[in-house]
Amino acid sequence: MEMFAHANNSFDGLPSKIREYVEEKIKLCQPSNFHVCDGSEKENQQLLDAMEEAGVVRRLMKYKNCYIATTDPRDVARVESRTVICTKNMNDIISIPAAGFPVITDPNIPKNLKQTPLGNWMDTDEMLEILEERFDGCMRGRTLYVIPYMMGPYSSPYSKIAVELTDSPYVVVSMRIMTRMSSNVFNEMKTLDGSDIVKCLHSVGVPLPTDKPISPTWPCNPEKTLITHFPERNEIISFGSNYGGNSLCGKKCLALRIGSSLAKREGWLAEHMLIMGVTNPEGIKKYFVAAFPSACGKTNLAMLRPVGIPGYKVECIGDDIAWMHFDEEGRLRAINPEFGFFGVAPGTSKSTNPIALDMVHENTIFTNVAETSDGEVYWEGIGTDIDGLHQPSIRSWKNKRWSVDLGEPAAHPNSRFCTSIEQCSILDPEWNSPQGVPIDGIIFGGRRPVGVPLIYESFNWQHGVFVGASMRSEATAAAEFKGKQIMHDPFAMRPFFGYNFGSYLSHWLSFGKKDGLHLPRIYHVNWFLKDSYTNEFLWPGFGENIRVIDWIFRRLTGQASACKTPIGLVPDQSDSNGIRGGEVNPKLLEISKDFWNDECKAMRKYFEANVSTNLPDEIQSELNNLEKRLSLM
Ligand code: OXD
Ligand code: MN
Repeated sequence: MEMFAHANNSFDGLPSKIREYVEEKIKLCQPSNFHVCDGSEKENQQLLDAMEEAGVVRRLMKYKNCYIATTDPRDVARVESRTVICTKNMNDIISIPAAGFPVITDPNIPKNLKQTPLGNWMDTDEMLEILEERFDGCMRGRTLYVIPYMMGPYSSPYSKIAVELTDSPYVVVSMRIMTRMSSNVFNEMKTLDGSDIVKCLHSVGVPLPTDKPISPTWPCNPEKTLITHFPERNEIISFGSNYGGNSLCGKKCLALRIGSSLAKREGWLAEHMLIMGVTNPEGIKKYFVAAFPSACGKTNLAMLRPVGIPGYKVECIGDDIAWMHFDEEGRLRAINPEFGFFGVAPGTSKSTNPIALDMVHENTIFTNVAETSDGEVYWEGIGTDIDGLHQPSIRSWKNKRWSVDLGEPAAHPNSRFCTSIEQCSILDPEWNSPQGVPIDGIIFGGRRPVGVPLIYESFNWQHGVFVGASMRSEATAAAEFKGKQIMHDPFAMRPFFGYNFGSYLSHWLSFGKKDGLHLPRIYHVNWFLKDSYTNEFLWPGFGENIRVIDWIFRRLTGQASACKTPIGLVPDQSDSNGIRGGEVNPKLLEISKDFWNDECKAMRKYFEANVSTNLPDEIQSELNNLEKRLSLM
């Protein structure tokens, strides 16, 4: 499938270190052509037109420049079991689980790949040998695209420069939305040492012609998929999947996995966190970061429209990833390394996230959503009345005529919109600031139907790190897990750690021991408590979450009191400084001794099973102290 009629296949203008890399990979992958991307509008439109003609995307008639792609049903989410960090030394990346490593029975997963619940590891040389085989001739009949891109604002000292080689035009047009992609980046590269450029290689893994029963519009190779990272070489190599989290290497692979490893080495933090600016009714502004596991509402919180307390304003800087550095004055500052949103579509509606819904009606690439016969998008929870008078027919993500009676969703639960950040109407004025924004509070959260209160504040930095370490949440469709089991997801980073979780905790703790830092306070929220009898959510969530942010805000300005519980500080309901703006069901702030004793047991078991001797003493003693406080309750 030749996409590019006027390919720029000259090496001129490529910095020599990138030229060598590109030449080496062309030799290995044997594409029929190559194209060096410049990130221009013209190039983008040519690619979209060619993809439309080939049936890879369909134009959505109701909107301006919006397209829909539907995937092979086997390639719909991140594949954590095949995502690997490769180094020389295993302990740099994972701890040996108490129960030992599972035996790999799938012949397509390398047998020496070590899987753990906190990430997978394999020896660099062994993995490179396997990848060499997979990439040998893998781009035959396809064009190799060279994508120069930057993670973080241009001219920020905190940004990173990268190049991705891919044989997927879907990846090119998506990377143009999600990152700062431009040929100017090649000029920036000239000033860098070659080893400072992150090199990414991606292939859908289906050379042409193929006799495999493969979708021509979504080629992928699920059996052979491997998403690999080489922090010691600043390299990412991704094979077999075209799905965003696996193929858009700037996002999870670079900004989180390679990013966290760089952050450890260079003394900063790369986190799975949204960044939001909040202005209170008195006009005081504070910035927050918040970590929730995938598909738990980070995008909705980042674009919150306040309900319940007049006068608040929320502005968005990012919805998924924060890179944070302490500045010379000791303040933690955050930049968003991304340039777009790759948000979960289902559940996005006028009432849950009007900003996102408005934003996606132009220049958006949708993946695996459904389409109405009117040329509009459709997904579960979009809020349109499909039983109303006008009933357009709906084409599901599986490209079949859909009705509720089929008993399966019209849009895949992990379907996405991919939209530039510049289209967000509540963008913070500082969203592109090279220095980032000063962070006053860090918020952790998860989907916990029972036991975890709506909000609590940690006692201090070390306790806050323990709160992050002990996060758990219901599984969602963002990865390959089935059902709603409660999974440990420390710092919402479980699928994204680039190095050993024990050292990651020590890194976080180290900031608590440095003099002169203004450490943000750390909170934990849970919007998802349910009534055990009715199974209804106890908290309205969405816009009303401002009432919880308001409490945090007033804690930081010394205006709200709190009462001490064994797990942390919770709003004092009996005085007027409790959660403002309406009634709060007392069940939302209850702390049950039995629940938390069980939670401690689960944490102890998890740490013993998965972190063992790499667990910092401080975290162990925080757990002991929590148990002690509970025993006195
Ligand atoms: C995402 C994820 O796509 O976390 O952001 O899976
Ligand atoms: Mn995410």
